[in-house]
Amino acid sequence: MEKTLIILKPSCVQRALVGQVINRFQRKGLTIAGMKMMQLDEQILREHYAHLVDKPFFPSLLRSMMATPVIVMCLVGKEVVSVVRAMVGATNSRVAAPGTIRGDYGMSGQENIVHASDSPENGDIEVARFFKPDEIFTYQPITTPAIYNDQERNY
Ligand code: IDP
Ligand code: MG
Repeated sequence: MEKTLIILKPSCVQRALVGQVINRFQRKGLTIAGMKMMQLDEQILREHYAHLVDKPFFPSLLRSMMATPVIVMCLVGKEVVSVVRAMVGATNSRVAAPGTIRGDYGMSGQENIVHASDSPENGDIEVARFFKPDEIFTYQPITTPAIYNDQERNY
């Protein structure tokens, strides 16, 4: 089953947008397989943002991501990684399309409300980075037949 890791960043927590962002994922028909609040530290962020550690903005990104606790979520659904990336929008909130989470709620390239995995492979890696196996739940929501047809639901 395809998984994606969502982080509701300190910009989301500080601005009291947690409920609105979760509501968007739920009304889309995605399933919450795991969710918790945690304080990120430099060690996990250096791993999670390994592709950015040499960028000049990395110290600022670190401070930003540790400013408050965050909410981490594992969402599942058919092609959930690409579906969620489209819902999240471009990295820079100022250029993210209206209707996307970043486009609707943000004005910053850094303070952009939400993280979402960028490939199914990274979805698995990132969920394993932030969750223990017993924190991820497998269940079939009763709404499934209204969300997917018979073929689609075998994801
Ligand atoms: P993504 O979050 O859209 O996948 P990445 O390139 O993976 O974008 O960057 C991770 C995070 O690093 C972004 O969400 C943003 O918070 C921050 N970031 C990326 N580029 C910049 C930048 O040029 N200035 C400041 N922060 C940035
Ligand atoms: Mg990224």
